[in-house]
This record gives sequence, C-alpha cells and structure tokens, in this order.
Amino acid sequence: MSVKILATGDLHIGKKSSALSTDAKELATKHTWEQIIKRVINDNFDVLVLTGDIVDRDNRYFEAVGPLQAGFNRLREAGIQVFLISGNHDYDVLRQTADQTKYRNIHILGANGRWETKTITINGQEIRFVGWSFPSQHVAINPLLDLKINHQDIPTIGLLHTDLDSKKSHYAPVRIENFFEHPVDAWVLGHIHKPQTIRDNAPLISYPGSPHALSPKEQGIHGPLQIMVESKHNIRFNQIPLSPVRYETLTINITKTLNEESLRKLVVDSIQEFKEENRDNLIEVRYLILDLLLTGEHSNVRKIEEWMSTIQEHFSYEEAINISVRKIDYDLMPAIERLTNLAQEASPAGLLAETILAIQNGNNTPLLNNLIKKWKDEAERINNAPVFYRLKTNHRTIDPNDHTAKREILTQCRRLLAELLIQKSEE
Ligand SMILES: [Mn+2]
Repeated sequence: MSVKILATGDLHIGKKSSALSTDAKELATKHTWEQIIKRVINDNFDVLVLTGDIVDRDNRYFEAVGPLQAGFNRLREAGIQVFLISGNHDYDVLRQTADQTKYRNIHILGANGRWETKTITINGQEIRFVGWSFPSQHVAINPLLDLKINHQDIPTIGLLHTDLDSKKSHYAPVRIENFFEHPVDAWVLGHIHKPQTIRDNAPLISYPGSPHALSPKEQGIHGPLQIMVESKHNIRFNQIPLSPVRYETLTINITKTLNEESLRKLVVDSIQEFKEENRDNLIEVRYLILDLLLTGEHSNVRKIEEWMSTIQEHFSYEEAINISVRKIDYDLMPAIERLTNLAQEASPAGLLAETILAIQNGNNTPLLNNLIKKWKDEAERINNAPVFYRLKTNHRTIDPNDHTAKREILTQCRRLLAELLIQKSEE
C-alpha cells in the first residue's frame, strides 16, 4: 500500500496577497490554510508535511493561532498525521500552538536545532521522517553537516527549512551535494516561495513553495505537492494548483496595431488565450493579477502608451476569475517607414536614416565608423572603471566589439529618429 502525503510550507498565516484593492477573504493566507485542511481530509491524504514559516513572524499571535489550532483539531479528529518543522518565521510560535501533549498526531521534528527521526506505520507501510527545526530567527551554519542517520530499507522523507546554494545566508544555508551524503529518499524543503523541484528522484529534492501567491514577485502556479510513496525507490509527486491568487506577466507583440480598437482587441484576446492555455491550473484561482509587457515595432510609440492608458480602465470582468492589470511596461521599437527617401535629405533625420540603413545593409559610412569607434572606446573605459570591477570579473560586462556597437547604435538611432519625426509631425 502507498502512503499519500500533502507537502507545503511558507504559508505565512497572518499575511495576505498584495497589489489588490479588495478585501476578499480569499486573499488571506489563513483561507488557503483552511483549503489545505479540507483537501487533506476530503482527498484521503495520510500525512500532512509542513516545512516551516507556516506562521508569519509579524502577525504570529493575533491572527495565526486561532486558524492554526482549528486546523490541527480537524486533522486530529480525522486521524491524519502531521510532520512539521519550524522555519525562521515560526521558530517560537509553533511549539506553543501545536502542544504535542494535546495533539498526539502532530510531530514537530528537530527542536532546538537537533535532528530528529520518527518512524510510523501507515497502511501497513513503515515510513521514516527526519527533520530539523530553526532554534532561533537566524542560523548561519549548515544543518546537514550535523545529520547522522543510518541506512534503512524503508522510505525516508527529510524535512528542512533552508537557503540552498547561498553561502552567506542567515537561513541555514546548504549546498546541493550535502543532500546526497545521507540515506534520505525524498527531501521536502522550505524557505523559498517559488515552487521548484531541484531533482526528481534518488533523492527527490523539492521546494513545494508557498501554496498561496503573496506578491507580484511570486509569479506562476502555486500550490502544495502531492507525494505518493509507493516504496523506497518509487516516490511520485505532482503539484496541486491551489492558490486563489495568481500573478503573471503577459508579453504582447503590438506590431501592426493600427488603432485603439485593434489594440484593445489584441490585449483582450491575449488574456483570453492565456486563460484557455491555463484552464486546468486556473480552476482554484479567483484573482488573476497581470503585468503586461508590450513589445514590437510601431510608428508611433507614444500613441500606444496613450491608448493603453484608457484600455487599462476597461478591465473588470464579472466572471469566476477577477482579472486586473497591475502595470504595463513597454519595450517598443519605433517603426520607421520611407527610410530610403529620408536618407537623401540633408538634415539630422537624413543622417540618422542613412546610418540605420548602413547598419541594416552591412555597409559603412564615415559617420557610422566614427560612432563605432567612439562607442567601443567609451564601453572599454566603462568596463575598466574600478566601480565595475566585480562585473568584469564575473564576465557580466558587454564585450565592446563591432557587433555590440552596431546593435546599440541602431537602437539609439531609431529612437532618436522616431522622436524627431514625431516632433516634426506635431509642428
Ligand atoms: Mn523562511
């Protein structure tokens, strides 16, 4: 028989999702806590695993204790085992809330920063849990260096709240290779809010991430992990998209958009398309908060920005999903027609057009050669400035060659020319 585990962390009960102007109850993380409890009970999970920072430090007493205890009570009544560790946010509060003399089904592992193992039998299958809890708000040592457990022929699940591959962290930093040094079959981690699987077997190493997206920085699908332990060497997992809030960036190419109406249609269609493509993982989402990035070429970049400012006011869908646009960014290139004619003119606009054509056609002009030389000299000077020394040693500076020079000059010439032409048409 298999053991069915729901694993999550970093819920930060007491917080709510930002960048929304409503006070709906779904925005509060305690609502997602209630959803998780329901899911565990209704879908017959055997174990709930919590990997720390379930309670937010700033809101820990007044807002978190009630919902947390209500949830633990329901799990106790349903006979569900809970294995948990504390993170840097809830190192002190979990112990007070989940009093283990009162809750025989709740197991806080690794108190005082000392590794602890516990083996239980579920559905006739023995399974071992090992975990380590934050003893204080900051821990600069690597906890995996202190772990000593023996090999056993039963599945072993490790719980750790940790900053992976971040050397100078105050949040129990470890390195990926440290995980391979111990007989653990699946590591479930906490601390990082973005869900990510580092390795999918032998051992499985995964951050379930925050099950409730809290800010526009936490984009994409959020939700707990379902882990099916069939045997020591057969552990399957998948994410359950449970967050009621979803932040996303949509990139929309506006090239060839002729007027306000077609721009509006393009934007609405792009959002619709996103919803279609993500239908399966938007089922639980009530609030979709979008950042739009407009790309492409247009003859009047300013017009696009003006049209978008009125479009933004039109977004409010009376649907199951409430969609809002948080911000719009532009990465637009001015499209310039009649370059060849313009290049004949003896004017600043003519010179810019001539330079653009030369770069596009792979030709040289005295002005272009001069610009390339100046750009390379200047880039070289900047690269060698002491203030950028670290960028240089990390190979993060731009290599000043003819190719990079032409690319930058082309962009700037197009911008300048577009500005000139707009000014001209407004005169
Ligand atoms: Mn943390």
